Amino acid sequence: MVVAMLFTTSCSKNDDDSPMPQPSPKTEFATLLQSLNWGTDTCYIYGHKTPDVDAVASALSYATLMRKMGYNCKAKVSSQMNRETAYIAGVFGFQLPELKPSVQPFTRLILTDHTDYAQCVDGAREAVILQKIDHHVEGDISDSGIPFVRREMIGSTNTIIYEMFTEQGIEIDDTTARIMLAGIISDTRNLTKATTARIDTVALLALTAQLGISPDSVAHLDQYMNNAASDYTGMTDTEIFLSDYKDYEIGGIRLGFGSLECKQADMDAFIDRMLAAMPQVMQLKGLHMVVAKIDNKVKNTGDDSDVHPYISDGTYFIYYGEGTQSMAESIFGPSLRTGVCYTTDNLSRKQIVPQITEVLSK
Ligand SMILES: [Mn+2]
Repeated sequence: MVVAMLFTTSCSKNDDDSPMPQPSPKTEFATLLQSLNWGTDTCYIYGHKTPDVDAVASALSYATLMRKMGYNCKAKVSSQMNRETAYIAGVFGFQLPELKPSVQPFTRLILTDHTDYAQCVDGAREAVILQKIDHHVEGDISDSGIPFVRREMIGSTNTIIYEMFTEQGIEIDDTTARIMLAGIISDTRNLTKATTARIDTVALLALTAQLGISPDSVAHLDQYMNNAASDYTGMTDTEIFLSDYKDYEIGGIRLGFGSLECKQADMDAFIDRMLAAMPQVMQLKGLHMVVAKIDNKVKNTGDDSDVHPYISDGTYFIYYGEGTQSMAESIFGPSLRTGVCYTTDNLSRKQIVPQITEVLSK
């Protein structure tokens, strides 16, 4: 194979043991990479802060793609990883990135799975962002200022990276296949989320075929990963609120947005606890507005109830801070009670953020 021939010795500075080939412009993308101002030090690849599986996995898999193409890149995380990530890394046996919460000015960065400075590693504004690979609506890190941006509104950032491996004709080693598969399963909840695209299915099937993992095993894996993601045992209410959380800055307003889930029977009490924790989150994170969406989980009575014991049925939206009530109500209609709205739709944070942006920029 041509790919194997690329694995020759390297003279680039390299803080990893794996062999790194010389850059070789065989494709338009490879030529573009060669034109980037890489500097002399390692380029760090980061997913968003409070990283989820897709954020961590996309930084790792993209670092592998860049290294295989001859560039000295290394995945890092800017804050602590969640329980789902620790769980799947244990099951799949891959190494997680090191924590590096800030970067020096002029550090070369590649961003995956985010597009907002508020979610970036500290120091990103003074760094040099070479690339952005993402599946969110463009945020305040505008695409136009970055030499290479690939944005596709699909289920997982790892699917985009799968496409790039394929387009470049670069072999996906089994470890990287597991890492990408973890990201795709998590972000699409095994292809069930509304954001799932055809190409996510294609990528998931190709990776599971390569690894010899059956659809049943994927379904069970997804269930265990989801359980780990929503395992709130031993956490304080503030920690629960921050377990899947993102910061935004929209028109000068600093907004914190949590993503939670709760069984229907426990919902009222859970909402009370989260509402009580939100003032502390606001203070801790220096916010103007704190919101969260809570998936309402009801018992699944269908054939697949062994694999999916609960299904999402509607979304609660809770809010705290000046101006949040009118913002929430203009999106979701009148509040059920103070601080709480509800919609029968199953909405992701990705779908709600553009609506908030629209309301706040009026
Ligand atoms: Mn993602």
